Amino acid sequence: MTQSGRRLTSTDVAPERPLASLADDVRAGLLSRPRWLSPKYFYDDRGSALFEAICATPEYYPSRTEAALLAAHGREIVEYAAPDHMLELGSGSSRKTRHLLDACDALGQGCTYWPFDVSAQMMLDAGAELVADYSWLSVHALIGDYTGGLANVPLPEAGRRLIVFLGGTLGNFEPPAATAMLEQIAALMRDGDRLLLGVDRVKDTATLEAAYDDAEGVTAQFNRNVLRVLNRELDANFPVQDYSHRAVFDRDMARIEMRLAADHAHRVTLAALDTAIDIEAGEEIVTEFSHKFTPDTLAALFETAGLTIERHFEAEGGAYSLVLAGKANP
Ligand code: AVJ
Repeated sequence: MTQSGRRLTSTDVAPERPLASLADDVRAGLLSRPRWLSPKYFYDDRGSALFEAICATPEYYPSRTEAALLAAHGREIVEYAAPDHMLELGSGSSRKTRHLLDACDALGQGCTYWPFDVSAQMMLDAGAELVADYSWLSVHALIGDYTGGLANVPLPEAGRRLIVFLGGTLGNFEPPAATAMLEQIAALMRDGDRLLLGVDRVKDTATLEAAYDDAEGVTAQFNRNVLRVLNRELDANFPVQDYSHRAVFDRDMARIEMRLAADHAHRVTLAALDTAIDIEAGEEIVTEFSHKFTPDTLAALFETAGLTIERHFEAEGGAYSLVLAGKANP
């Protein structure tokens, strides 16, 4: 527990169950067919910076569309949810959360903010700015990996909760894992508590594929960055520049599939895993799924998790969804 000024604190949150290590995940993924790598390994400092750059590309609409929905409906959301505690999963820079905190400020709805993220320094830097900008706000940074479970999140019993899960990140989970994630969130909710979820929507293939394959090539760099992470962390020798970026929308699965395709055959050694793999020319490694939703698939997902959609804020043309949900009546 670090304490700098009573309004900004941080604490480590242990996972409910042991989380697979980078080595375990990579061994499992690269020895599978098709080979895969978990998207969580994109986000070293360079990867996080590249993602911020992706959000600035003209093609990648999700972040700015979600921010516009939060700016437009933040007040309504805060009025409706009236949170005493705001827990945000994967809070990152908390930049978009400011739309909700501005609404709290305008409505005199003081609350405590609980950002939950793996990057402690980013949370503490963002937290210091937030407590400076909002004199009534307390920030309790939760350091950990929320995919490891939410049972150890130290939220006080008293007080109404708003759980915030933005950025379309739920889309990176395959359907069973997405349901399990929502069920864990539902388990943290009592009557009167709410979930605010931001997800991307199914749309025309050209718009979706462009969003994941911008003309400037930023997403391609972001995608290849996972190989740099493996080279550094597992003493591997992936020829990073000899992989081509692919972003394909699979309409049946309603998801973008990002892949890396080998330009030529080669052997990769991963010294830390004492393993070598032979990659064929054109062979692909799946690096990320980004599932897209429709109003029906969203409703089905919430129903399965024991949640009810109470407010649904849609961007123009149904391009993006911000959903406010509560516990379903038993
Ligand atoms: C931050 C995980 C939601 O899947 O749209 C952006 C990451 N990948 N461009 C997404 C991402 C490629 C993004 N999420």
